[in-house]
Amino acid sequence: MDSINGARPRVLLVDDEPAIRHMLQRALGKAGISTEEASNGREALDLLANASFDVVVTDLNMPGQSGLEFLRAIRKKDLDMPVIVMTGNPSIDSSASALEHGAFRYLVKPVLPATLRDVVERAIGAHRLARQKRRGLELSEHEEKQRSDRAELDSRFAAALDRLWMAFQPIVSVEERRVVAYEALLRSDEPTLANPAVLLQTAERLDRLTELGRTIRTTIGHATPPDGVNLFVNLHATDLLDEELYAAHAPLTRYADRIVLEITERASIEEIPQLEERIGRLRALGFRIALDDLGAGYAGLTSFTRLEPDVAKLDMSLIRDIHLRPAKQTIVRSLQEICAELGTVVVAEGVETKLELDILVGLGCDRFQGYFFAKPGRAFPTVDFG
Ligand code: G
Ligand code: MN
Repeated sequence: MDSINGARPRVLLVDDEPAIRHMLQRALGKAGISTEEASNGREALDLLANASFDVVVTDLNMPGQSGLEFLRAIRKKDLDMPVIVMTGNPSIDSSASALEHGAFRYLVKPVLPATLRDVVERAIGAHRLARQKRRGLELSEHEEKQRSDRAELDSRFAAALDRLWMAFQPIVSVEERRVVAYEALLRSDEPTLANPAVLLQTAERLDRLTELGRTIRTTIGHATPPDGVNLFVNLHATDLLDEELYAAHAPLTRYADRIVLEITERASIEEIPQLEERIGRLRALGFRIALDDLGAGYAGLTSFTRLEPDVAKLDMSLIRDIHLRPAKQTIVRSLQEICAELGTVVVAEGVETKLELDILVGLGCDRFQGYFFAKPGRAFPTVDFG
């Protein structure tokens, strides 16, 4: 017979008479049940505290602590443990109290081995059921907690959507000495979701990315950039699956010819069905397409050939300290040449210093975004060209 955890079932035998313990031990041993013995309640409680048992079999009349007191002590700690009570002096009183304290059975001595085996096996079965039921309850408590965690996250996310705004960061042309575009960047005043990456992750976890994308585009739709200045808008892969993006009345469509949709190499655009067809539809509406984070080391150049972007944004990891890094210079020069040949405009992102800028200009770049010119800010930060 197996116990709950697959090991041999273990029974704790408690009787002050060694001969009786021996008889019980033999009876149960024949059924493959292992036993431990204690001669009084105190010893038994010690054993119970240090090892796990499936069933307790106890005498009622023992010197010191009585079987009933022992039973009561067990119940304080363990509501499920089946306790089989035996007595040589049965009485209505003692049987009533035993059952009142949840004794599994009240057996009158002498107890026949076959009877004991039968009752112990039933008790093991009952214990297994009781534990399963309790575990089930704990499990549903866990589910309940998950539900309430999710509800809490849902409401924080809703608050973040309510308090969502867009920051705008200038993209400049050094040659033209002017701001040619702004990139719209996600922000929220909900303090626990103020970090845009965390907000996006949360939307993903809650399966609310589409809703977030729509809110972002609606918010951007309320801000019209100055005349002759374009707007760069980041798309998440999920946004490309949202039919609303392609709708004639959609918030960005009305000035699509001034909007450049950024698609990042980081998002798994390989997983988007009919990617080229979707990009074609966006172009037909007047949008232009930028490949974001080029060089960050995700999809390599495959997204370049699939998207044929109008704009390529060099990831800031390529830009950082480029004046000290000949390898970065070589890569940027090559990318710049490829883009020139394909008619793709290059924007170098994350330019922070004059040293970086000068090298980049020397490599043929003209369009820049970065703290050197302006941090993202409320619509629409200007740049001082001196
Ligand atoms: O992935 P994407 O290129 O859209 O990310 C733009 C992010 O880079 C924004 O969060 C913006 O705040 C940040 N950023 C813009 N310019 C700079 C810069 O010069 N240095 C650094 N470290 N971050 C920048
Ligand atoms: Mn971007």
